[in-house]
Amino acid sequence: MLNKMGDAANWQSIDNAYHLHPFTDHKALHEGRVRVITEADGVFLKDSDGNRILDGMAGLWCVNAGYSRPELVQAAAAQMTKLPYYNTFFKTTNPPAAALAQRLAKLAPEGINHAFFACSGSEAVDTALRTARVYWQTLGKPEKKFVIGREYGYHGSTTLGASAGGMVDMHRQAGDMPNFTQVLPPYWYGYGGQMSPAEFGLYAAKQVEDKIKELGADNVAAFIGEPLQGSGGVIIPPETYWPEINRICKEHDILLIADEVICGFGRTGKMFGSDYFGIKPDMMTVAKGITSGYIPLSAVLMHDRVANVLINQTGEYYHGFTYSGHPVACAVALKNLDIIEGEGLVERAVTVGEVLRQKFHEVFDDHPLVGEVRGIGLIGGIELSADKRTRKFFAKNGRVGQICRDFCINNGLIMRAVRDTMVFAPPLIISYDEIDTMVALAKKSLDQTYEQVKHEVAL
Ligand code: PXG
Repeated sequence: MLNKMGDAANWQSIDNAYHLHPFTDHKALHEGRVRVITEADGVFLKDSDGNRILDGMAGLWCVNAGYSRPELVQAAAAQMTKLPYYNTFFKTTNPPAAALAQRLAKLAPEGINHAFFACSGSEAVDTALRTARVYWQTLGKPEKKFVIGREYGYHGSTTLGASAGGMVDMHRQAGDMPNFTQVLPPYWYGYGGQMSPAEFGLYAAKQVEDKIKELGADNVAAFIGEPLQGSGGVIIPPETYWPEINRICKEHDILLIADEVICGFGRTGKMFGSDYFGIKPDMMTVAKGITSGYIPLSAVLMHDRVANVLINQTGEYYHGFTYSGHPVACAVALKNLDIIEGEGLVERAVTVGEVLRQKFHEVFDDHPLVGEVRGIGLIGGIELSADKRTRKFFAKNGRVGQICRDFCINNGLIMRAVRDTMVFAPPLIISYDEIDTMVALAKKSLDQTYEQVKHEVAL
């Protein structure tokens, strides 16, 4: 053994020497100190210094059922004992994969009855984008290739996902494939100006229609959007937005892909974000909450109108992964869905989410640093602002958010900063007492941040 568990400095030096992290400035990481998470239970993490940290982000928006659920461990162990692996290529399936596909069809919006399995959200997005193009090729319209996304959209980190998303830093680093473009997101707080949210929702939807007209509908395969944009800062579209997008995609014969990787499995207070916003997708990408993050699994859920073309007309579709329909991952997903449905976690996101939001409104509506508290279900954001009356951004975008995030973690709370919005998405099992703790820690952290930056904030 090279190391002893609990020896933080040792893990840190080994990690620095050998481990390349995702989305990380490695030089800066090596100059600082990597945090070693050793255990978790319920909504709490424990690090190697013995700190107990309330995970207000459910890992990366995924641990919906909370940490350390013995049922999920047992489901994995039982399936590993029986059939740890076999592939789903070559006319083969396994019971958990077939059962999960059926279960997802029951849960998904009407007409969405088919599942293609992969391992990560990025692979699901890649699959959906490829499928959109294959669908149009099959129908004799190979020139329908363009994919329209939104600024601040996040659709994963494969080359196609990075190209579809609207994160410019990712585009700069070999994430800018041809035939992708982005339009204005439905971010009323940031871009709505003098318009009402309802007016702005229509205005933002019109950008999609204008882009389709500019490119020519004959050249556009799909529009892809998260029901609400999570990594973009919990951008919640006005209610006028999605009905208009439904109309536009239908009228111009463009496939509509709802990226449900964060919204799926209860986060919004409905099973899917598409249910919440009334989206009528042709494909939905799901991951994260499907197994509460215990094991990697994702899927593209397809409407009959797409799946039937693949099934009846495409011939062989040359696409798939070694672990598509992995029996252990599917068995864990089935048990996780038992928990989500059996414990009423979707309904819980509504009731507990309402209390959390109410408390955040109480402590933050008049807070000098806060421009807006927003959220639905158990996902939301607290937008920090240089001037709450004019919804003004800070001069250096993201700096105040980072200061606040550091105070949060030092106080024992994980909230992510996206630019200057503090985002939260705790496990759906969070209790009312834990909500109180979360609000108190957030308040303390925002107060400390204000003390440090108050000379930059309009009074
Ligand atoms: N689509 C959406 C909407 C996502 O949020 C992906 C696709 C890609 O999933 P994978 O499993 O390939 O990572 C995501 C992932 C963050 C953060 O800090 C968010 C994600 C991943 C990592 C960090 O907000 N979302």
